[in-house]
Amino acid sequence: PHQFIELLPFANHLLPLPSLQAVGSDGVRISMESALTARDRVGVQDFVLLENHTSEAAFIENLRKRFKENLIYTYIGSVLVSVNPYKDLEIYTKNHMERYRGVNFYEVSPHVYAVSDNSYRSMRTERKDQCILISGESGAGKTEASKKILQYYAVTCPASDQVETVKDRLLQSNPVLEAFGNAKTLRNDNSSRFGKYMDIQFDFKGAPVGGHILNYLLEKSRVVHQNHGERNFHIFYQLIEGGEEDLLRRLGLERNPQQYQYLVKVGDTRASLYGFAMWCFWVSQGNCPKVSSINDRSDWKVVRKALSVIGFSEDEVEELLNIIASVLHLGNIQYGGEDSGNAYITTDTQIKYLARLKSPLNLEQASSARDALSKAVYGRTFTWLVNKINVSLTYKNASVIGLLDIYGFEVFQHNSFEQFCINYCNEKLQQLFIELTLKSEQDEYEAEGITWEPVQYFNNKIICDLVEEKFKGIISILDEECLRPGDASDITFLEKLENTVGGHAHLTTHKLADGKTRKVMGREEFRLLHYAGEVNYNVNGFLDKNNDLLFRNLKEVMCMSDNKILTQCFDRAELKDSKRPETAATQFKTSLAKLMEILMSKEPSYVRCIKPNDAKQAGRFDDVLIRHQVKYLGLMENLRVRRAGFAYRRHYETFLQRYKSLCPETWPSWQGKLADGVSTLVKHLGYKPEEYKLGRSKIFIRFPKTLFATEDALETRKHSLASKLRLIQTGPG
Ligand code: AD9
Ligand code: MG
Repeated sequence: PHQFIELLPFANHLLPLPSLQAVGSDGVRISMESALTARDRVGVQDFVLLENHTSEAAFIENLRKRFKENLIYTYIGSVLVSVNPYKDLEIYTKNHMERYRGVNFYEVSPHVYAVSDNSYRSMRTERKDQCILISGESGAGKTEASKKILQYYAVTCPASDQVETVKDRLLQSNPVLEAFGNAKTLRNDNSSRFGKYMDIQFDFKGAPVGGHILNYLLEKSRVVHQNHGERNFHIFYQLIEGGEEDLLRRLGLERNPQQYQYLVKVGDTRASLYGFAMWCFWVSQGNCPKVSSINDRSDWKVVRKALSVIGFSEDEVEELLNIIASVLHLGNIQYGGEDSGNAYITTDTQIKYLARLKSPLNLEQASSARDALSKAVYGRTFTWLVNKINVSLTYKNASVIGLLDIYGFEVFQHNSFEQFCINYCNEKLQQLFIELTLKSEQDEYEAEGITWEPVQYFNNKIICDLVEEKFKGIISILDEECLRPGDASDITFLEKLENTVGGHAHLTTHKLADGKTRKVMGREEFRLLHYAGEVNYNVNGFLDKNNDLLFRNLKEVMCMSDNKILTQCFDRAELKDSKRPETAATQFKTSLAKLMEILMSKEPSYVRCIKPNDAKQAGRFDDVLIRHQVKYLGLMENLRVRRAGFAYRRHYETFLQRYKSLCPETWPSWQGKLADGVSTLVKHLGYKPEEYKLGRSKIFIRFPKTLFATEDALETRKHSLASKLRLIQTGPG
């Protein structure tokens, strides 16, 4: 009857005592014999309890055992490690939610609901804002985890009518933002192409009353170009596949993604022989408008409904979709070359505004002006969308739980400016994790007056500095080249990198490679040795993407548009402002710095997501891939830190309450100071001085086995009491 079995942490030790406790996945305590045999099968639920805790092999074996039993969650202390099952597990039902509500972390099997509940209770009882940081590489399950957390709050928190609306809007913001901000990549069929930090606000009764979303750097370049086997943002396909006949007619769209250059992108649409050959190649390969795991038509219905729930009027939806359609039309504009070298529009589309382009451009300039416009229109519309959702959620000054779900570390065959930004962001998050996990541990020992041995770990600050340091960081060098008039190009940027940071241990280029480096490097590449591994970045397009400029007259035309959303996106004030806008990388750097501040001001919880294989398949546990993630997520170091000090800590009160029955002096209650009570109790239990330390408000226990033995004693006592009771009830003989 028990689908799988979890051993309670205290119970999960080697002494095969019949008094140990165990709990099935359905929350029912079960006999210890079956639980002990099960332990070999399902591993330990907290890595801290691993016998051989320094062995990476043992760590991975434990993950594997649990994964095979569909136990995708395991703790390292209070950090949740999650392995993407790539299949629907029956562990997110309302029943499951109820089981985790108000229950202590260690009394139930590990779950993302336990983390959610723990943060919620800390926020309520300690009145401290919380945040849950979800990290892991692309496709590891971050977005799914963040959705589960949000659902947990929506279902389990107290509610009123007004709150129902907020809850609905919070939940419905997901399908909308995913439609416009997610896309199929080679790593993930539903990859987040923007970073998202969401505050959920709770009133004094603990009901969700509002929210606020911050978005980070949308990968706009995807609008005009995708790598082979990838797609544009979901919304384009949803609209084409699912949009009603009438709607498509109004928008001038055909129900065929192949009609649109931006959806079957051929690189550049110049009608050169090379271009044509490429086009044949892509088309024959199919640039995957259809994905088996995605149903664009039904997703369209979900998105349409979500837009109404959030409070979009029919007119607004129409204007929004008009923009989406215009981007597709814009992409279909083709240019021809005049004898003078200037470009003219060969396609007769309804979009005339590009014809108003006054300055004469050559073919390439015209194409890139068109693409820049598409990117700007889409990017700004996305920001408008986020703002619109924020307005509908109303922001109140209340207690907050923040959820961070940002694009994961990614490495492709071809990595560009976008991957550079995404991976830089992951460096920053890793640094935060290092600082906060080590720091909080250290802080606790300090606050409690306990001495401990610090653990060595790789501090990736050196890589963050390499990217973001003023004057000599990569972003500074890139900005300098972007501002430099004259012959600045992607290649001069690369040369400048070589000259400025060439000697850096984490950066290599073709020129600097010493021959010993294994991977072949292109002449236009630089390689960063990230905390998560090596990535080669091709500098092609770095300057343009960083400049992110749009011709002034295109902006003017946008300001004059009839479309109300567009006029909000393109403000006239911007035209008057003669100051050069900040570059994309610098804006991103600034927004990340702000994000770090926000996160630092809150109490963090962590969900570390692991991707089990690259094939997006259920049941496949790829050792090499997983070992790599365990390594770069710093999980072994995390575990060592957790073990180096004290495996367990309990507030005096909690400890005394649980075990006081084991000592005649503390039973039934202790009258003096709590610390003295605990001291009396542990001496009676025979704790040796090296096994524990008494802090200011907590007892710290070094080895799990000490606590296990105490748990056993408690269980034995309960058993003997129970049998005595039976004896009394049935009478002797
Ligand atoms: V990215 O950095 O945005 O590219 P994520 O967000 O880490 O990435 P995501 O949550 O989108 O990955 O998960 C990828 C896919 O794995 C999902 O679309 C699901 O099909 C699958 N997945 C992830 N987590 C779970 C889960 N807990 N249960 C079932 C899951 N399937
Ligand atoms: Mg995601």
